[in-house]
Amino acid sequence: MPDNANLYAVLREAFQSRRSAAALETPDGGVITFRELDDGAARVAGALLAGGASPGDRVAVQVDKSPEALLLYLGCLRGGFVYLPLNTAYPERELDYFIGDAEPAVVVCRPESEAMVGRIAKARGVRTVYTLDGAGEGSLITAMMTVTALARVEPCAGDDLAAILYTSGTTGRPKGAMLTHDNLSSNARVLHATWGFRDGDVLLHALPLFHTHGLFVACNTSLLNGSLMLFCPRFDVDTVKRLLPRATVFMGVPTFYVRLLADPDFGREHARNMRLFVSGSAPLLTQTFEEFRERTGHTILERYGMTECGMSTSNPLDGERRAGTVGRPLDGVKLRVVDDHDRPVKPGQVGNIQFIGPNVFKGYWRNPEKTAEEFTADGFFRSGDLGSLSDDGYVTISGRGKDLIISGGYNVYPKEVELCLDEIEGIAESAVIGVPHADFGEAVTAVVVPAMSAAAPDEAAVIAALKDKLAGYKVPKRVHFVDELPRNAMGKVQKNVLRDRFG
Ligand code: MCA
Ligand code: AMP
Repeated sequence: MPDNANLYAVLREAFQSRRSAAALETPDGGVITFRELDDGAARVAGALLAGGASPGDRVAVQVDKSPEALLLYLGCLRGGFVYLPLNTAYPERELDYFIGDAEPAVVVCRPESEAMVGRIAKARGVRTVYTLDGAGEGSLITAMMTVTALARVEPCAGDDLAAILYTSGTTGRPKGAMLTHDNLSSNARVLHATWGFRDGDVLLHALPLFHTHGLFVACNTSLLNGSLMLFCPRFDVDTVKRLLPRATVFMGVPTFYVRLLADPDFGREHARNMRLFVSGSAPLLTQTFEEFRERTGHTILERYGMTECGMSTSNPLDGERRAGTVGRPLDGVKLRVVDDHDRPVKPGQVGNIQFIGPNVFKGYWRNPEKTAEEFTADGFFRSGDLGSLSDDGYVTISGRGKDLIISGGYNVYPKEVELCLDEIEGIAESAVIGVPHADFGEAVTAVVVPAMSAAAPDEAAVIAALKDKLAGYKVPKRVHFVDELPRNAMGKVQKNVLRDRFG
């Protein structure tokens, strides 16, 4: 094990002996070796230093997926900067909040966003804005050619921050989850072992790079294995079908599996070299699990995680992968199900899921109050998920204590959408719910009470107004108008009533 706890040092030690092997291959056949990956990370770190970032500074990144985007992540780690990935769907309003809150020294954005990000950067004291496009071109790449590459891997303590990932909350205000080098490397190691990564594995990577699943779960395990990733810019059924016969491991959100099954041509032949299909980020329907097994002969392995903690549970590689469950706690993770007074409930009973382990984050960025609220007196993290434990230790997630919709693997907090709806002229109040959706699992749906005083906008106008303010996946697919919202005796909106009516 390296003395330096920097995650990059851990990954580099693992792939060091394979420097001339291919690390990444794009669908058009472009290849990057581990040597090129290592040199590229050194150059990115040099460019970020030249841009005015010092170790410990945040580097915010909103770019399309490409091998260079992965270099950017690795370069941040290598230089000891704190990586802050942002979904490319976030519009100006959301971006301004993240940059204002995290105060990054450097921002890397798509070339087409340069003017907008430049305005935010100027107002928020960002030192340098670099650009990077999906083809791997931009001012970051130009800078990488001319700067001095950082030869060392910046020494880090295990407790130093490696990344901040924003996650929304029930108050509607996103919070930055602070993840340390030890959080990420311990999770990568345990997943690598649990899922039996081995020589010759090839991971087909079709997830976005800006969230835990695609960035940490997929990339870190594969880099730790020193093996090849077939690196797709996005999920697309035809590309996955074309590349899958060369892969042994695939990771996806349930929507990926639903879309593959919706193609009648997809089947055993495509999965002939596969050894492992992993699903997570949202509940996998038993129907999808069974249909996939029938069609391909493979049993999807479902696991459970959160931005704040990486992965916490997994179904086994060997042994029963039980439909509708997320398996057992990973090695080193202690999970319990408790009542509202933090007292453990009996096996089979539903309660609040809490866990503790090396994967659990350091806290919310500059938000000690919120951090304290989310931990119990004895140090367990309150996940906000509801579930039960079987006698033999399998966890079933049965609901969420938090008001959250998961659409195609992306989280949408209704409060955030409701706040934007209520700002629209002609809307008195609103409630946002998730309703079952064949493709996305849940679809964001708005229920709106028009204001008496102003002319009410129609559904299309509401959706258009929201598209300026929110990432596309958060924008309701439907808007329903009602005279009043159903409320209980406490005055709280009864979302279950709305779900029954509009689902
Ligand atoms: C795109 N759109 C969506 C979604 N994605 N609407 C609802 N839910 C979505 N997930 C909308 C766009 O706003 C756009 O709307 C239209 O669909 C087409 O956009 P496009 O980008 O072309 O869509 P797509 O390529 O079909 O994307 C669907 C997708 C994608 C492939 C399922 O959403 C995806 O890659 N999801 C994976 C998310 C993920 O990685 N989650 C992991 C989070 P319009 O036409 O109106 O503009 S990590 C996590 O949850 C934890 C830690 C864990 O356990 O892993
Ligand atoms: P995020 O905020 O993106 O970290 O999303 C984390 C949430 O996704 C968890 O708290 C769960 O509610 C949900 N989640 C992740 N994996 C699963 C799964 N396999 N089954 C059900 N829910 C899941």
